[in-house]
Amino acid sequence: MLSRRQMIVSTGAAALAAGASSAAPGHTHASKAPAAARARRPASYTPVVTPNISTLPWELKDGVKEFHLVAQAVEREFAPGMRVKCWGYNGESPGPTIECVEGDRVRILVTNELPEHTTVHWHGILLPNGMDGVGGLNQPQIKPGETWVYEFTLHQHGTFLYHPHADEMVQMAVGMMGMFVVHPLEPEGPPVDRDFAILLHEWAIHPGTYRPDPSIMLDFNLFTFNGKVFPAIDHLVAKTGDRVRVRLGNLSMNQHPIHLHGYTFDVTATDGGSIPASARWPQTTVPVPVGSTRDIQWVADVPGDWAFHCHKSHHTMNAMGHGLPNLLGVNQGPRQGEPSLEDRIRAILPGYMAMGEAGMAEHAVHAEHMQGPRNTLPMMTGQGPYGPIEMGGMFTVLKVRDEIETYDDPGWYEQPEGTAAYRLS
Ligand SMILES: [Cu+2]
Repeated sequence: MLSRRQMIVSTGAAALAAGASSAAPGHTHASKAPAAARARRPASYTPVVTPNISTLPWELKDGVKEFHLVAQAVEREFAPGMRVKCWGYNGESPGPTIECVEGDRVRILVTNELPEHTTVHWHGILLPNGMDGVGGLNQPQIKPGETWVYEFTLHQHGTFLYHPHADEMVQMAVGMMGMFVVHPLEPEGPPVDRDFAILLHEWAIHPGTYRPDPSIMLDFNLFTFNGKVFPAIDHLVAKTGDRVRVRLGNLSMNQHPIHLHGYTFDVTATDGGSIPASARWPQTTVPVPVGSTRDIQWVADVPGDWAFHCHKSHHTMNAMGHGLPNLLGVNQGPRQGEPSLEDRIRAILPGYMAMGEAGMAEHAVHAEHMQGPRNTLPMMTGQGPYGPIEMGGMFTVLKVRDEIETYDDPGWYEQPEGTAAYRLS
């Protein structure tokens, strides 16, 4: 066995010939085939689906998979009615997902079209020090207009991330990040039928504005899966009986407890590697800490429309729900002959509408027909088969169906008779 140090400094071809890929940490499966033969056999895997985001194409050049990332300003529609001036890669924020196989030699060209310097750090990937992408520490920053080359061999498999390590506070706050998925050379555990990747992020985009505010440290007002908020986040569609994996990454400033309805799941891996089966425990909510990834798996054997969302309730709201005065229990109507609070406020703020005395649910109804500040989404939105879903932010739906031919959106679930809650009186 090679030591980790030997493994990292070896070149791609030499590493493969020496079987370095099977010596990677956390990678314990045995194979009788010679390492070189294993390495040459094309690995089969279920391609990752990154909802609302593309997968980065590559070209094979002398046995090396060559990718090209372009760091640039991008406009991202978080949901219809809101466009955000982000920075990202190749027209997207987050950037396209990089998808490879353990043992691959990769060459990643990074072109900087931003107005300031940048770098790319490959979070969680074991590589030579000079490829680690910390500006000033491992390399000079990539100046505007320059193209730099990163090249390394992938000695692990799992879910990793990429992001700048240059003016990090600004560049990550405006959306520069992406996911980096490495499939195992040989299958590990039962194969998955659906493999999703979701990068969590949070933003401060003040009502009426277009550009994320990088100076905000914790008080965010928009929360995204892959740069989209509900109801614009693609649904996760599975066929009854499919084994599903969701790879969650978090490069925001808060932990996000991601919750699935209808099932329990196992956390099968972190960005540090696979978790042995004996060390997993069943969960329904997985906390995804800042600067980490979590892979979860379950068998989707119960059809239905199952909510999948962050369990911090503010993180399933949009900007309009943020920083409001508390009107719960405040009588805003007429009181003992006095003009109502609503009338008095209207005298100085024409069009003011009293809301919130009995809760905020009415906001979801008004949101359908009333105009808010420009470029600002209502706090709760989205229609389901039974009315307003009253969500925003980090919320989507896992749709599990019997006998579907494609993974296109199958529409809403029709509950079999006698299996739904009903009104008693
Ligand atoms: Cu959250």
